[in-house]
Amino acid sequence: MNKKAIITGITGQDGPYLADLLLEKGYEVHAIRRRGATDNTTRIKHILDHDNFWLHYGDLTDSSSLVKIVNMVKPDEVYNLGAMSHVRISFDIPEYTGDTGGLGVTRMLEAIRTAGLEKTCKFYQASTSELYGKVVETPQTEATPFWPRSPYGVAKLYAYWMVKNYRESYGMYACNGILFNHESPKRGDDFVTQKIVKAAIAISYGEQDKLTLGNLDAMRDWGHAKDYVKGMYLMLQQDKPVDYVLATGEIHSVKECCEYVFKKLGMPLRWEGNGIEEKGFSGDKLMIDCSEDFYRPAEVQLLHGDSTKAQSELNWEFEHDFYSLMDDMVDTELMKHVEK
Ligand code: NAP
Ligand code: F7E
Repeated sequence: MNKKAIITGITGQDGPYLADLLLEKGYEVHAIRRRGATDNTTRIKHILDHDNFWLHYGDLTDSSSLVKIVNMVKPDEVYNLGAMSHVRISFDIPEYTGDTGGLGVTRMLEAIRTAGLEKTCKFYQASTSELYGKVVETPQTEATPFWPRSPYGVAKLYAYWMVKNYRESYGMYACNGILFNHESPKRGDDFVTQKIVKAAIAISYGEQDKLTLGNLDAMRDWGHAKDYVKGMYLMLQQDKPVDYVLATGEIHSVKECCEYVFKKLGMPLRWEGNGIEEKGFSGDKLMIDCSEDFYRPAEVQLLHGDSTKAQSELNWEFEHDFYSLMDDMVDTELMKHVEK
């Protein structure tokens, strides 16, 4: 019998990569999408007709839909990737962010219990390095204390503890993957790496004048989503549920990301000014400036992960470093331009 998995967040970045991986492994994949006024299946077009892939309408804010789907599918594994995942926007819609990313996890865990599957169904929660926020030690490990700095981070902290609580209270196989930033050609347009890639290419084609960013000095540990979904899968293949950090251990600033991408496109950058007044030029042309609009009320300045535990206990390996990740994003976007 094929294993059955439910994935929430299928229309986002990670969902499609995870679905590809599970389908390759012979799983029957049931994915939950919410209804949108416009088509949100662009990233899963290639698997919509796959014999082992099913899409169900549901929403993490709607318990009855989750109970119905879990009861009907009777999954062996649930990967809970759905959330309002944009940190800056979580300050604009804090209540909804908590409803989806926090209470949504409780609803999913309760749906598993309601279906009587708490002893058989394994649960993966998409936890995040945003839990560390105002970091108290560097690099961050599974033992580092948390200090979230946004409604998104706080919602995910509640979710993290609910997962632990259901593990302790009901003996459920439920675990948190504490994932550092991971990107890919499927990354949403309003996350910084994709925003930089798309703008740099549009500027190089004369379709955009300049790029406006926020905090250029923020540092992140950026990996490739394709590598990270393998870690999610591995976390559910163990004898016991354990929480793991996934990270590359390599950090770069937003400014370095700009420098690499613009140089790759033949537009090397030089910088003038500081803070919000800092500007990036290529030759005499203004390429990058900054605006308060893209700062957060509370910034997370540095995230730097240590994934030693996942590498030694799960044998998790990552193929991409920062440069090959950015190459993949730029090359894919360039190809789309050529095909236009
Ligand atoms: P993403 O691209 O923003 O995708 C989020 C997904 O959640 C989308 O499919 C979205 O559906 C869905 N969703 C939002 N609200 C929902 C609701 N109320 N009910 C059901 N589904 C809902 O995020 P991602 O980058 O793939 O990340 C996957 C998960 O990992 C998220 O939980 C994120 O918080 C977490 N995470 C991400 C990173 C990272 O660097 N990427 C790092 C750590 C943790 P629509 O298409 O309908 O909006
Ligand atoms: O910002 C800075 C910004 O929005 C990265 C989510 O997947 O990873 C992601 O959250 C950094 C921040 O990702 C702009 O201030 C500067 O310091 O790409 P981002 P994020 O906030 O780190 C974590 C692990 C998650 O869990 C989240 O779901 O870049 N930055 N200028 C900017 N960021 C954006 N978006 N736009 C700018 O113009």
